[in-house]
Amino acid sequence: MPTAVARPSGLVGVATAAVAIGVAQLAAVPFGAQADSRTAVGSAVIDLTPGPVKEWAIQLFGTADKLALSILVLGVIAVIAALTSTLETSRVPLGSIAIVLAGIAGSAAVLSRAGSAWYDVLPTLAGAVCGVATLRLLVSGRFTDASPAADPAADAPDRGRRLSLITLGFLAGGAVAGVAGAVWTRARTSVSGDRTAFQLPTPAVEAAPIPPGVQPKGVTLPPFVTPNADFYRIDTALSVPQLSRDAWRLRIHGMVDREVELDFAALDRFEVIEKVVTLTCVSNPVGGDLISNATWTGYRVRDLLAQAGVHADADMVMSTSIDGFTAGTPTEALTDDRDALLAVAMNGAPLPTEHGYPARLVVPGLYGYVSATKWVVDLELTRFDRAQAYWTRLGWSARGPIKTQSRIDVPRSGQDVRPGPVTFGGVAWAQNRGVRAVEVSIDDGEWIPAELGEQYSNETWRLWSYQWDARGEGPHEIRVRATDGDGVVQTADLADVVPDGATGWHTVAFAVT
Ligand SMILES: Nc1nc2c(c(=O)[nH]1)N[C@H]1C(S)=C(S)[C@@H](COP(=O)(O)O)O[C@H]1N2
Ligand SMILES: [Mo]
Repeated sequence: MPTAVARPSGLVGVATAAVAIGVAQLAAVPFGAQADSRTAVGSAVIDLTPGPVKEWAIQLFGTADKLALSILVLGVIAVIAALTSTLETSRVPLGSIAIVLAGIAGSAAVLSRAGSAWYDVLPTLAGAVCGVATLRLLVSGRFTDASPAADPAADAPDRGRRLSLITLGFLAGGAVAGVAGAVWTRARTSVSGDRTAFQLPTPAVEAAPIPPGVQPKGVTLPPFVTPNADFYRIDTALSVPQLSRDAWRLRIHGMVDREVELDFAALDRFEVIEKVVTLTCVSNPVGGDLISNATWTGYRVRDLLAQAGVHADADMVMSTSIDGFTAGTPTEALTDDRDALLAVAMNGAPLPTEHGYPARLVVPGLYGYVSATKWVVDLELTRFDRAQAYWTRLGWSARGPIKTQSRIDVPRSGQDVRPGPVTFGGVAWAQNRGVRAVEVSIDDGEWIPAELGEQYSNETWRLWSYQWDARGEGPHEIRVRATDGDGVVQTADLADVVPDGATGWHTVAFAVT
């Protein structure tokens, strides 16, 4: 008489998914990062997510947005796997069908990535096959039926426990294979050795030395130059592209007299320059920290473009990264005397991989989404009325000049301040126009000029401080506004980060106690 097999538990589905993903990850090792379907699915999710939802994720998770997405994707897979596996029966194998569909979706995601080939789907398909096999095995009743091999004295609860243990075994095996595969792929494709071996070119035009006066005294503010490890990071790359100097090529084409392709060695014939430039993200909310400042070393984009001969009516340069991200920059911003850079070094070190190794664009005065392409491999001369870049397609403005903004770093929101003299401070920026003045207002009082750190250049932020005699126990509020180099006062109008950057005065509530 056949044993009545109970419906499989959700745990069986989770174990099955773990095996499928684990096998896929491990099998992807010899193929390379582009065959990793877990990353491909995550990247596809990023690309298919509507602009406002992406924006919400950046606001909520900031630089941890990619970790949050990875956890979300694995969580969703686990829930689907748990639900569908409980519906797996021998007549209607819903769980198996779900795995096959997931395998097809994973393969499609792999094929949609820049630089993948048809055979890169093989690890994903192998994972799906192993997943189906695992599910069929776990629901076959082999571990719950009383068999001659099993202890005839064993009762049903014992057999149930045996199935749970075996299921947990598959779950653990899948997890170990998955982590091993991911770590191994990373080690195999890593360019960290290539990066440390890079002998930086010596600048022919050095950046002006940074005077100590840029940093206000008596208050702990962010350092004028942001250390590489603390530099904000925003991009759509779920796994950081690993592009060696040897593999790197920069193609310049489109509306040009002659197409040019540069390899890394070809950069040697261009003059090396060094500049201090503050990068800012359009997604930075009022008071936010998606802004940092670094010394960049590299080559003038103008010199590179001159090799190709830019047509007069090409008003946009569409730059593309190795992973398919695009930015549309006014040609003028790349050819005028602001000296936009193809940067290869950041604060005296090769670009960190997360910041674009081996080469990226740095354009003073423009938000990153329209200018700062990391891992850049392609510059196409085109026109704003013909082409749209990544974020513009999602509803952001085609052009992204940086707006005048200021931020209070001290006091922090909710901070307690003792009565008596105290120094507050923060940063202000209006790249390309410079910051002429910063004013603060306490408890809606009159605007009082803050002390300014020395101005380094129009292309960098400016630090400020303000000495206050704290008195009046209880809650207080401080507000800040900047005036740019043209004499224009930062607007009080509140604007959202979409479509072209937030505005409004940063206000911080604190208390004197
Ligand atoms: N390849 C690539 N480059 C990119 C992006 C991206 O998603 N992919 N994001 C841009 C955005 S929106 C910003 S604000 C800057 C951030 O540069 P950082 O991460 O070095 O601070 O990079 C720009 N360059
Ligand atoms: Mo950005």
